[in-house]
Amino acid sequence: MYKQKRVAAIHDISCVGRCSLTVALPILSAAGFDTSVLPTAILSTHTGGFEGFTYRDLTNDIRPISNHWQSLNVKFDALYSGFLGSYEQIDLVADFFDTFRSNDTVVMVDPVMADNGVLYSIYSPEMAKGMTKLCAKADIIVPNLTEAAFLLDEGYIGESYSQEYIETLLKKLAALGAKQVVLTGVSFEKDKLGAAAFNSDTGKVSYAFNDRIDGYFHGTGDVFSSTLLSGLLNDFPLEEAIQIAVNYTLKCIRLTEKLGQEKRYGVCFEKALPYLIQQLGLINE
Ligand code: PXL
Repeated sequence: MYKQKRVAAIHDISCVGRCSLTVALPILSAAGFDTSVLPTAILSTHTGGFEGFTYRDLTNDIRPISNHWQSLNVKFDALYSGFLGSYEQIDLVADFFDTFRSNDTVVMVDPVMADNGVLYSIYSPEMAKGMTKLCAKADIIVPNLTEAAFLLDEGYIGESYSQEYIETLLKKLAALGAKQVVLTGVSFEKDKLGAAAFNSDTGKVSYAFNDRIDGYFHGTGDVFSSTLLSGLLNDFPLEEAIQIAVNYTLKCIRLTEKLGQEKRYGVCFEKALPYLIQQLGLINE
């Protein structure tokens, strides 16, 4: 009998400006999953592009919510964390993983904290170090190049690097503890952008690229990770799931350009959901 998979998505709610839960929830739902949410903070907007946002830290709610779910014997097929609301949440989310993981649970950590060489405004370098602890508990981590540098306590490389650099980075990241590492924002050619993946079970590195659209698009890291998880939970191998995630993210960026949407509001992912569903093999046309 078909059993619908259930995901626990642990991210903030940015009330305006599509990112984190307002992206993860619709994508995972469209991909067929029962998606439960554990909000880490509530912000009036995300932190990248709007002045004067409000910030409510939900650190004190995480344990009671988790305890209640435990008392109900709620089960999850995947645990997926992103933007955390405080330093203490690193340990709280690590405990949450210990409580709710079983042999076949997929634990994905997107160590959301930085982009383009700089930390997001509410993140500290200590938080970045602490995030390595959470990455060690994951089956799969999804940093961008900036986050990778913070996790490894290295300088940010910028935009020019070799394939060898990327493959060494992937292996150093895997040494933090996760068996699978997906590095986003990788580019070896001016017009192409994508992701690199390392699977330490097979020792294989793979790449997925598509066209690069110039500019910075908010929330695309969350679109990518949520789509990647959707592919993996729909039983696509890592190599195919990264390509699906790259293609869908590009589709969302193209739509945003076409619709002339202000970039700080995030990407127009909604109208591309039918494309994603088709890529995931959930409908036949
Ligand atoms: O998309 C990453 C993200 C998530 N949550 C908040 C953010 C950002 C990026 O700026 O500000 C609150």
